[in-house]
Amino acid sequence: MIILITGATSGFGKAIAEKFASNNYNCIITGRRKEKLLAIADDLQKKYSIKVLPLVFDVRNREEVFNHLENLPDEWKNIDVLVNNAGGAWGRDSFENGLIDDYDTMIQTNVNGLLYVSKAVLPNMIKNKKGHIINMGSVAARDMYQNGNVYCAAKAAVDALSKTMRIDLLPHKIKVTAIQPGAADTEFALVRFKGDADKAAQTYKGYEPLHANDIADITYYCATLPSHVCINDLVVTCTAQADGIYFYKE
Ligand code: NDP
Ligand code: 8X3
Repeated sequence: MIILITGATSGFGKAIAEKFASNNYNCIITGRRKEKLLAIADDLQKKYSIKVLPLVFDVRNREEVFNHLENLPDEWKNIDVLVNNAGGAWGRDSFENGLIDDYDTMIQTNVNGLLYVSKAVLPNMIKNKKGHIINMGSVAARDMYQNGNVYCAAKAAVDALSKTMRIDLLPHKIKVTAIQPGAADTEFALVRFKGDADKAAQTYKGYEPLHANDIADITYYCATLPSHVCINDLVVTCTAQADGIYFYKE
């Protein structure tokens, strides 16, 4: 079995790669940080005796995405599971104060990236009449919160795409699952707050957030159900979080 995970240099993507590798999947892992990606590939191959194909590209770059994914070596062409995970938030400011460059980054990474990768991978899934696309959404797609503006909008677009892809791909027997996590202690907050570690740590103070392994376990469960069963949509938060807005912090 082959899984392709975008954004596997940290957080959910890295944990998902490890979970599937430990269950004998061969993994295509992607990201922009080449050294990290190669180190992860090396580690997984040694630990689990599976094959790993690391691909360094920016999901926002349409040409790079198609060049890599349309020219996969034959042994890697038949991808069983695609996890559209690369993404994130850049900035957390009121709409009038936010940076337009951050808005572009959020839309291009979370939405355009998902579109390009999915379009490049789909032809073989369609040919094989099987496949599973798992899109990493967010509670931010459902509960709009103050200063969430463009990140909420980008994840709402992912939500809409997950629903419509599921409908359109029915005749091809391709499953589409949307996972909508709440707060998880990955590099997400560090990226959102542009490397400000104190601000990032503040995000997770007073409660136990989700961990990357929790999402990896859930993703693996979704991907390994019988062929006639599809989890369409899964909202998952830590016990201290009720939705995109309400937390109980101590
Ligand atoms: P991380 O910042 O730890 O991981 C993000 C991953 O995305 C990295 O591997 C990064 O790799 C990759 N990435 C970012 N931009 C690009 C790009 N332009 N091209 C290619 N790869 C890119 O965060 P998470 O693991 O938390 O995030 C994973 C997904 O989960 C995201 O879609 C995020 O929005 C979503 N999410 C996160 C939540 C959280 O609280 N942590 C909650 C809900 C959803 P590199 O930098 O090497 O390119
Ligand atoms: C990440 C979770 O609450 O910061 O998608 O939007 S949140």
